[in-house]
Parts: sequence; C-alpha cells; structure tokens
Amino acid sequence: MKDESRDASFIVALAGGVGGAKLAYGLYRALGERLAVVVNTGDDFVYWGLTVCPDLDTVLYNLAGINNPEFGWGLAGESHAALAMMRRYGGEDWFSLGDGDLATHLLRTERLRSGLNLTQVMFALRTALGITAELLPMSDQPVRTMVHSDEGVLPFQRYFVQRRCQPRLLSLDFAGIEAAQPSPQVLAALDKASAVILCPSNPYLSLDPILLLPGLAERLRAFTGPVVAVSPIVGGQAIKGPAAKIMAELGVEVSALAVAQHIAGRIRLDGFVLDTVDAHLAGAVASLGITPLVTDTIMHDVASKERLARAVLMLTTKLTRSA
Ligand code: FO1
Repeated sequence: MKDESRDASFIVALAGGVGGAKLAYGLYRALGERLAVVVNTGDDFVYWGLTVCPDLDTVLYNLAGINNPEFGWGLAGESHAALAMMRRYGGEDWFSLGDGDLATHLLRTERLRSGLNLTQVMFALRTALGITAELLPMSDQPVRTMVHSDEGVLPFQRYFVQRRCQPRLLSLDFAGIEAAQPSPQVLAALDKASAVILCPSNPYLSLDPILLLPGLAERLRAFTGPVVAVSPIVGGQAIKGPAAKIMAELGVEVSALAVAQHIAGRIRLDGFVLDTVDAHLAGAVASLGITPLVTDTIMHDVASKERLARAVLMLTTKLTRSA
C-alpha cells in the first residue's frame, strides 16, 4: 500500500501536555526533522526559584523517549531525593520535581538569566537529547494561565496540581497574552508548513493560549494548507485530565463535537479526527463544513501513537488534494 503520509513535506503541530505529547511523538516517528511542535507556555511558573515549563518538558521528554510512561510527564526511573530534602526543610513540596528533571529547570533558569530566550534554551535542550524535530515555545514573552474559580483566582499549577482541579472553574484568562507574540521561529515554521495539526490537548487550557496569541490566530487563518484537529474527548469523557470537568463547568456539552465547534470558533478548521465510539457525531462535524475522520484515537503504545499520526497525516494529504 502506498504510504500517503510521505507526501507531507513539513508539518506544524500545536500541543499542550500529556495527550498532545503522545501524538507529537507519533508524528515525530513519521516525520523526523520535517516536524515542528509548537507548545503551550501558559502552564509555566516559578517553583523553588526555577523556571518550570511543564508542557514543553513533557513534549521534550516524550520526543526523546525518556518520559515517565505511567504519568506521561516527568522522567522515567526518576528519583526524588531533592523533593524529600525540601520537605524536611519545610519548603514547598506540592509540585513533584524529580532529581533528573531538576537538572532541566536548573539549566533552563541559568541560561535564561544569562540572556538567552526560551526558544534558544529549548533548542539547546532538545538538541542535547538528540531530537531532530523543532520544539518551539509558542512565545518568548511570558503568558500565564489564571483560573478564575469559586475559590478565587488561582495560578494554573496551583489549580491543577495543588488543588487537583477541585475548585469550580468560572473562567480563564491568560495574563500577559496581549503583550506576547509568536516567536520568529514559530512564524517561520508556519511559512514552510504544508499542514497544521492540533494535537488532542485540552482545548481550553492548552490550545486556547496558543490560538489566542496575538498574531497567531490571524496567521493560522491566512494559512493556505489544511488545518486538522484531533479530539481529546472520547465518548463524552476526557482521555486524561480535567477537560470534561472544565467543559461541564463552563456550561459546554462534553462531546467531541463541542471541541470541534470551539476550535472552529478560533481558527479555520478543515478536518477533525473523532474516535470510533463517536462515529455518530461525524455527520454533525461535516455539517460544520469540517471533514471528519473516524478512527481509533486511543494512544497506549508506540504503535498506536504512530498509527494515529499516520492517519492524521493521510487526512491532511487528502484535504490538500481536494482543495
Ligand atoms: N502534575 C501533577 O499532577 N503533579 C505533579 O506533581 C506534577 C509535577 C510535574 C513536574 C514536572 C513537569 O514537567 C510536569 C509535572 N506535572 C505534574 C504535570 C503538569 O503540571 C501538567 O500535566 C501540565 O501542566 C498540564 O498540561
């Protein structure tokens, strides 16, 4: 059988944390250096005085094949001696930084303080780990996701990790986003891309900070190749994380269709990938003017990540040809 995914020349993937990183890994297996992953930085924060970028590091470790397979984030085989010592001192311990992971944050913080920007730092980290795909922060200016909840305004990681997403979410805002812009490297990647793929990341927490970045939604609307998204909602439930809870709290129907509608409200969306259990929603997606693809979207191992990546790439090829 002809491998149509080979027709794709260069692809930009937009991703948040664990779910996005899984598809990014499948795309990396299929495309190698013909891939740029643009990652949400709204989750970034300072902890123990260090700049921590959880979504960037999750993609970094996944592409390098060294991520913790159970959690999806952090490093495989990690020890936590520093965290245990911090606990003895009575320091902050609600965010679990492993010893190996700590090296990433120490080096990043040192390099940022020396005057490099986040894109340059991530280039050094991914190159050192042998990753040939581009791994790009969405912006070099800080954007910080703030959760407005029934317990007040919480910085993202305090809501997500410390409070385990328990407060009821009322709304979100992305502090600093008005002054931020996509990096030149992100814009250059889009210039050479034949298609854009939105990974199955939380549409509100992970994709919105990217899609609402001034200049990026406009650039994506002007993008001439196909733009395709993969649903993180399967059978009315989030594969991982709080997407379903958040959608319910925002008064949105928890369905793959609602995800397609949300993204299509931000950018032009040409294709949408739904899980087989949501096949009944394909007609409604098509009636939005979006080409649906129904396939198995659950990624539990290397083969399923690569299989889904190739299916999504084939959809982009089909949409390019029919344009
Ligand atoms: N998620 C947790 O639920 N608890 C943690 O203690 C935690 C630590 C952590 C350390 C490094 C890192 O890169 C990610 C980490 N995450 C942790 C995941 C992360 O906070 C979230 O998955 C993302 O921010 C949401 O995309």
